[in-house]
Amino acid sequence: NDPAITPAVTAVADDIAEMEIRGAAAIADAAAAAIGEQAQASEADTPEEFRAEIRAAARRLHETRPTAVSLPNALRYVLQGMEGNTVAELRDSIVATVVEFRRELDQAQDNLGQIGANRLRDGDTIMTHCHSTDALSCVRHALNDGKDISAIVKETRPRKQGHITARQLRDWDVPVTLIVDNAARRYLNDADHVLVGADSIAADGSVINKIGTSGLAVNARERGVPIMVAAQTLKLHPGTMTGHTVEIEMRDEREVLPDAEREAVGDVRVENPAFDVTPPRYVDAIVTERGQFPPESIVTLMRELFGDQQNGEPWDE
Ligand code: RUB
Repeated sequence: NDPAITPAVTAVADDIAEMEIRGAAAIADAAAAAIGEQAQASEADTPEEFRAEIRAAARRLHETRPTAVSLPNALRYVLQGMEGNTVAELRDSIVATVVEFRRELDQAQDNLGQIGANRLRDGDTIMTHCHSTDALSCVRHALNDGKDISAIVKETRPRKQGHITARQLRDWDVPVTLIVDNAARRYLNDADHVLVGADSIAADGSVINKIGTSGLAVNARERGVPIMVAAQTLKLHPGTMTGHTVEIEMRDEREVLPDAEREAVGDVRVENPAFDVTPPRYVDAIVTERGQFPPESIVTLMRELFGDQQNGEPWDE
């Protein structure tokens, strides 16, 4: 018998896969909450059965999208907090760990926002790509500190997450100029910072973020505009310390070429990578809740946080 996964877990997994829930921090938060729901709804009779259900739920959530390491990091955190000898004890430990995880995530985002805000001066213009809650936390803190900030917001094809960023910034009364991605180089002349988030940070300081980030960073460097990456330590990818590369998600071609436009274009191959890798030499600072780092020194923080790599994942059977 396969362990029972609750409909709540399946629904969250589908929402992550379909990008109803998206962005590395939101994905981590939702996945942790879903494990909590699994624990609460479980009808397992034995501790073994309960553990098997939690592992199955974690696997189901894990297999949704491959690039944001915040997802496995969140699942690892929650499953490692599972302890006890009875179903009730196991359940309580999971529920308490989920609450703690979600609180820490919010706190980390808030702390990094304060640190990142210090890089922004009154009157600065930022250029954004995609929608990152860690990056926006830096803007929110700068605004709270009384600074005037303006934004040039890249649309971010094909899913146009730039619209979410634009809406959020407008709600904070930030003047926003929305541009197509191809206009970025032209408008870099008007920008004081490029400010983006990350889905994963590798041990060599490479930044894995929404497709187009690397081209933006190269152009920004050429124009002399500093590139700031806002990424709480949940985005640090432990596997890269032992030489693993980060898998880049390839998404459905219909995001690029919808069925209605397909006939006019004809029989062409469409590729739709969701993320790319920005080499560390194009990044000026990685802002975390533990301080800001030049990308080349992020490995020191990773060693401190992750220590020696353990074998296997807590959701493996
Ligand atoms: C989202 C994206 C964001 C990071 C960071 O991609 O690339 O920049 O996830 O976001 P997608 P946050 O829309 O494909 O999920 O700072 O909110 O974690």
